Amino acid sequence: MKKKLPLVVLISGSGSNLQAIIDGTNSDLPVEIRAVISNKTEAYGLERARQAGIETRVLDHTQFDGRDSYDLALGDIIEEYQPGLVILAGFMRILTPSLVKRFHGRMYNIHPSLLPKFRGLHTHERAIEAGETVHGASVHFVTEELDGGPLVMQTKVPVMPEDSPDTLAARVLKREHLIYPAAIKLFAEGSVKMEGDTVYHNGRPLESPILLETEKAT
Ligand code: NHR
Ligand code: GAR
Repeated sequence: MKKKLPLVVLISGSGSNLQAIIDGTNSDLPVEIRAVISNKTEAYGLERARQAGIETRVLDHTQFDGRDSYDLALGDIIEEYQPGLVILAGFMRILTPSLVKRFHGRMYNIHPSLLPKFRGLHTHERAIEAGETVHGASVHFVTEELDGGPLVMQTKVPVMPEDSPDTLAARVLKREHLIYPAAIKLFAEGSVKMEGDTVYHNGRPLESPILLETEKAT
């Protein structure tokens, strides 16, 4: 059997993307989740991790003086587990440049928009307000630039005239659960990597993000 890629997953909330990764490990995703770390004690994702027998850690940012000391402690905890890839899965704290540098080329984020559109928060509301007819989610390597790191994979969904931010978010989230495990799998197999600030796919620079096949939206 091939060696599994060790992961550390960072969460702040519900952890449905974490769940999709956990479910993937029970089928064809060659990873081992060594720890789930939350900045919030009450994050439901911690419960999901416990249910799956995964070690959990809470690092409460309100107990720290500032971002530098928080991120120093966070980096040290992450390193205890020696992950090959660190996964931001609904982690809601902006990370300092020094933390990001520590894990350069080894940290993924999933963001609920078709980047470079709608960086930052409240993406679904902003997409509706902008009159977009197509929206989606992106998996990217994390760099110092917030939601600006090189893209790996995207998925698109239609925006319906009657959508509220919540109904649109739910449609996007379902697709996130497909692209996040798929993008992690490519990294785990060694077919996707980042060197410098360039993403390579099967040895060639990736010019535009891999698009996950769109089936009929549900
Ligand atoms: N850090 C760096 N350096 N680069 C990225 O690309 C990052 C990152 C940290 C998190 C996730 C991101 C998203 O996908 C992410 C990408 C939080 C905020 C934010 O404003 C923005 C973007 C993302 C995550 N957070 C507030 C803060 O002051 C707190 C908001 C809250 O607690 O609700 O950190 O969208
Ligand atoms: C997901 O939609 C994710 O893309 C988004 O938060 C949700 C987390 O859901 N991430 C961000 O907005 C990061 N700032 P989950 O906890 O159920 O995986």
